[in-house]
Amino acid sequence: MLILLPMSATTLAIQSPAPARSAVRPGRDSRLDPIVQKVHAGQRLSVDDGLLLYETPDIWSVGSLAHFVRRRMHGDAAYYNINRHLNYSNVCALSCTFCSFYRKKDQPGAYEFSIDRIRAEAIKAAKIGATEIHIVGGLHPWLEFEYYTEMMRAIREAAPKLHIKAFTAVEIVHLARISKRGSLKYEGIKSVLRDLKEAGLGSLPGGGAEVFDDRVHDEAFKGKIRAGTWLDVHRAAHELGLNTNATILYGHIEERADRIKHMEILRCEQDRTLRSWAQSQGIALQEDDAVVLTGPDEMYPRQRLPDPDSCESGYFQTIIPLPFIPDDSALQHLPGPTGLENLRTLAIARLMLDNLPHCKAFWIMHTLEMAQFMLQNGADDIDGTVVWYDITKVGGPSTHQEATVWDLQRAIREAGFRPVERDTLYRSIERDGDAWRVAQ
Ligand code: V47
Repeated sequence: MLILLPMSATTLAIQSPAPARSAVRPGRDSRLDPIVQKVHAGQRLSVDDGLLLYETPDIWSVGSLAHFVRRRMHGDAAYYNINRHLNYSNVCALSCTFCSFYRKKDQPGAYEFSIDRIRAEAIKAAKIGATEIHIVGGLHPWLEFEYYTEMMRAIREAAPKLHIKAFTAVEIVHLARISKRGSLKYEGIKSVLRDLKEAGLGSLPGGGAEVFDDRVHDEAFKGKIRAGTWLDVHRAAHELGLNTNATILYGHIEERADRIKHMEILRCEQDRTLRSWAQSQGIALQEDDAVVLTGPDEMYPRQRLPDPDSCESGYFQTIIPLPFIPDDSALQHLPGPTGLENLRTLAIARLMLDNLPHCKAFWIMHTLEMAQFMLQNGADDIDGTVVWYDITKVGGPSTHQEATVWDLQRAIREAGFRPVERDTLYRSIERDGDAWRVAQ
């Protein structure tokens, strides 16, 4: 409906011609109808569907559809956690063009934490009631493998309840190399993960996936592991019963089609993992080629995912779309993605990755305001309290980037959802001040 408002002659005189209404808010795009039908029926979207979701000017329908899926999976719950990030060293053998975090050994600002410092940080985190410590660093040329296992043991001994989510896939491959187990050999990677798990590692974060494409790899992060090796690390972790997350770092030199390909690769890997777990449990799958979790509840019951307490198999828990933040990187001449592109990419990730249970809007990179809006466009999680974050900085040079529990809950409530504190494995938390336990 078009509403005409009276305007004074002077207002009319100084205004430039009003843009056509369709340029501001486009109408419904009927080309999306078959996609809407598939989503409602719990059917998988194709790569072409993904490309159309990018191409359509009707971003409102894209967001609404992602919201529909997210509500069907999680109802009115929206997750956050009380966590701390710890970046043990920024010294890195690689020089990825998108990264502003790394330093070379003798460069000003290069650092590495002692085990005592890491232990102290873990104790501090546990004291304020954090449930998770998220640890990543650069590929340090001289630290030995024992440093990493000692780090795990020190945290586990000092703060036994704190879940350790640590090391991106490229760090695991680096550890296989320095411990001379054959960095690209599957068994070498798996034995590193086994040692780390035995020392206290609880899960792997989703970082370092960037974009699964060889051209983008060679132009933006040459020297880093390629898609196949990143997936091998996560597969080995899943086989050891460790859950992991997955990211996509977009909005730099990749094309939108590369992002859809990335999502498709992740979806195939999750299918493979869930199918082999289902087979081991004697669970019959309805289809041979897809494990879709986002369909109507009666068709896709929740027991289609391994129980995190059982350690039978791990899986990808959440997709985290990371918008490229250009500041201080070698690609800082690029503008980075816009707010609408961020919204659309998150919504499409929710729709395409039908076999990942969660979709996270990492507020540190999107801002809390935008993450709040993303809750209404496909996200069910905004991550945690964080406090110190070194890898990217939005809105100033400080690494102090903190949201209080009050901030997170307020953002969630205002977006129309019920805040649920979760642990790293998405189990609900019952809390009494700094004391907490996993809800039964
Ligand atoms: O691996 C680096 C990316 C990742 C930039 O698993 C950049 O729960 C944008 O993976 N602009 C680290 N992104 C962050 C990450 C993460 C964050 C929160 C939660 C979880 C989880 C994982 O950030 C890196 C890299 O892919 N990154 N530089 C940049 N300039």
